[in-house]
Amino acid sequence: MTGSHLTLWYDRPATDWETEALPIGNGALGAMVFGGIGLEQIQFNEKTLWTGGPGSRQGYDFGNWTSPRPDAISEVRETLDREGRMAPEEVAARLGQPKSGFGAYQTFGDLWLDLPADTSDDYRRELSLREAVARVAYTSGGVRHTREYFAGHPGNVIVGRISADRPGTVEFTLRVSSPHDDKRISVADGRLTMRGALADNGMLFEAQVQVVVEGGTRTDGAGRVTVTGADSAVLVLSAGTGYAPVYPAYRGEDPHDAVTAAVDKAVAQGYDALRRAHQDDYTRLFDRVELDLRQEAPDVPTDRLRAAYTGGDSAADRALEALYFAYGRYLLIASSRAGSLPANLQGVWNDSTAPAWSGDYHVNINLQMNYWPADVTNLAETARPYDEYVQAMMAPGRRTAREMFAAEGWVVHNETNPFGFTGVHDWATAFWFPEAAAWVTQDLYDRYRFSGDAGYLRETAYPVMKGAAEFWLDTLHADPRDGTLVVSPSYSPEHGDFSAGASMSQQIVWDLLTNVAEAAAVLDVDAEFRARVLEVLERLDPGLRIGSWGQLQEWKADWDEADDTHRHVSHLFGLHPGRQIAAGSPEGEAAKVTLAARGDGGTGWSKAWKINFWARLLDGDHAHTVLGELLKHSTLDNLWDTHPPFQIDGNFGAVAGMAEMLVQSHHGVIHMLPALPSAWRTGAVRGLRARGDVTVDVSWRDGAAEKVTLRAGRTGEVTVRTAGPVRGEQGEVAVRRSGDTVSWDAEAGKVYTIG
Ligand code: FUC
Repeated sequence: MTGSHLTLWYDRPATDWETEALPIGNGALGAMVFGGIGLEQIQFNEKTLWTGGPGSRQGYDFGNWTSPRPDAISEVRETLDREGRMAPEEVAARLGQPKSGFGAYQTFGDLWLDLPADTSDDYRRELSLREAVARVAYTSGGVRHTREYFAGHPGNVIVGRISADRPGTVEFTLRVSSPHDDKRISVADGRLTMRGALADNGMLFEAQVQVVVEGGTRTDGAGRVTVTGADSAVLVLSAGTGYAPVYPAYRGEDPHDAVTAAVDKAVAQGYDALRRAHQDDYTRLFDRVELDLRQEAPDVPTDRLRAAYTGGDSAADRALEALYFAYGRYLLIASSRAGSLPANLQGVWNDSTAPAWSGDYHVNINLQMNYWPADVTNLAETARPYDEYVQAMMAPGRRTAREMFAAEGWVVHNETNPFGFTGVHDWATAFWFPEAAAWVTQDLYDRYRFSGDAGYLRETAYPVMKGAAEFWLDTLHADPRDGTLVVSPSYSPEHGDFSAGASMSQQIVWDLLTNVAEAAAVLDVDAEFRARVLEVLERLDPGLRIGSWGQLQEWKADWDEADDTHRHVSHLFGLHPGRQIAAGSPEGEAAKVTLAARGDGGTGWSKAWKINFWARLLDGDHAHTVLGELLKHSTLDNLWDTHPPFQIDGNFGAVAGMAEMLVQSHHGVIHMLPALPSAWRTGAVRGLRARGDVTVDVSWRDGAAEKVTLRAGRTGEVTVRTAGPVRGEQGEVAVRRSGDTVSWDAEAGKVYTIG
């Protein structure tokens, strides 16, 4: 079977939000479905509902220093020049400041349905990844009760339908609750409205849920709507806030009119039309890719499928892997659509007023990892919120660059929020990371490399890249020891001491400057700027030292310890997501030594990154081993990644890693099945994307490619690692051979096959 059963299912209601409830979402709105029998809970979110920022009771400074420290950075630099290293606490004491008004992502509230039944037979709760629909079904008193829920991107509503196979038996009372004070709940004509302003920052929030009944009666009560004797009922929810992604105030309109209009419109459309619009919208994205690992899902609930997983050879193990792959793509579609903020540490789902790490945007790995699967798994549209978020960071980031560094360009540090927090705080091991701005622009340049869309490069990617590069042209420091240009102060994320020129810092800057010089050449702009960038690249320490035990050094000095299993392996940035280190090169071999020493453990995202690293090192079996570790030890019953706690980056990073095992193109050459593990003996994948606007289908048997189909999105040279021959629609294509690759001039819209 070919993975048609892409469904998570369970034989009992969820009692725990984090590990059991099932997520639906449309980017802006998210909900977690519990599927209770006597009491249904649907916790919901709207992605912009944040405390903190301008107007916060704590005061808000964007992380910029509240009083000038004109010499602080150069003093740290001088100390590092003299002494080589500084303890993070010492640097934080000089360059940090307490966080104020950073805020946190908030739960919006919960819908509750009080239902008559409290016993049931044949219970089933499921999430269909093909439909993006959550369902609950059970039999009680001889009646089969069903509920289904989806979050439609068209119309921006969450919709539920409660039905039964005997007319007149649908009964419930709907209530809404929220932990936020300063709110009012009102009811009129079957519509519950919850409206208020967050106590911390005055941000307005409003949710409306309309109950529509077929047959029976609907009665408004105090803070509740009761349905009795109905054939079925539909719930339509929308929610919004007073947030706007605009510096410096970050406030827009009162959400009331938009929420009212969304609910009114959806109610007028009716359930069937909403369901169809949702299905069309979702299928257009989800169905672009299909992974066949010869999986066979045994007839057991997903929690048992996961518990039984060994990472071995069984078709059931393949079923979990294929499901996990599809789920990652589902989660990205559900948590990142145009018109809202990007997926945060928990995507769009959060049931708390104080989530771990504020449910924020960490940019020393996590936000970037969320978007690794976007292009390669053919979901480029889901990255729009990321692109817009990065663009929106420029204005506050320029001020931080100017005030803290007296530099041009823009900067952001270790983590940020929806209110342009581009400065620092004082948690010693995680406050300083000005390289983040450069890193977040990498994804935009890569998106151009995938699509080949020069308009996107010119309008969207290049301006943010150029701004990030200007910052480094002004900020790099000549190392007195050898004259190379280094980042100083520099800190390899959350590990070790401060120094000058840690490998990751250098690799990120190398990557940015390489990309921006390429982009300026493609666009034929900024000749002088480009010349300056190339000059600086010449003098830049590339951050690629091989150390005493054969490892790729994490720092400029050889401080690495062979028994250190720290979760960050930041110094392999150049291997992935960068492209500075190639498999098989001396640095690639050193990366292997480093990675073997760091081990296969770590937090969820750490394992996910390691899958990508091993795939880039062309070691499919090792990549698969780490995928197995992730599924066994960092995956919850609802298949969410756990750090712990739940953190969605691991879901996304692992999906990207699985794609990297099947197709790579970062060096400009399309490489099919570069890291195929022996456990994936025979299979097929359809619809992955390679750089150069090529869509790839490949099937394989006994570990070898059987048939490759490449669809060219645009006219231009395509290079593939293969012996060929390559066939076009008119027969064999004339190719240019070089080493183990062939190149030809592909035509837009044409299909080419190999094998
Ligand atoms: C980074 C990681 C932590 C955690 C946090 C949200 O700082 O080092 O492990 O994932 O982000």
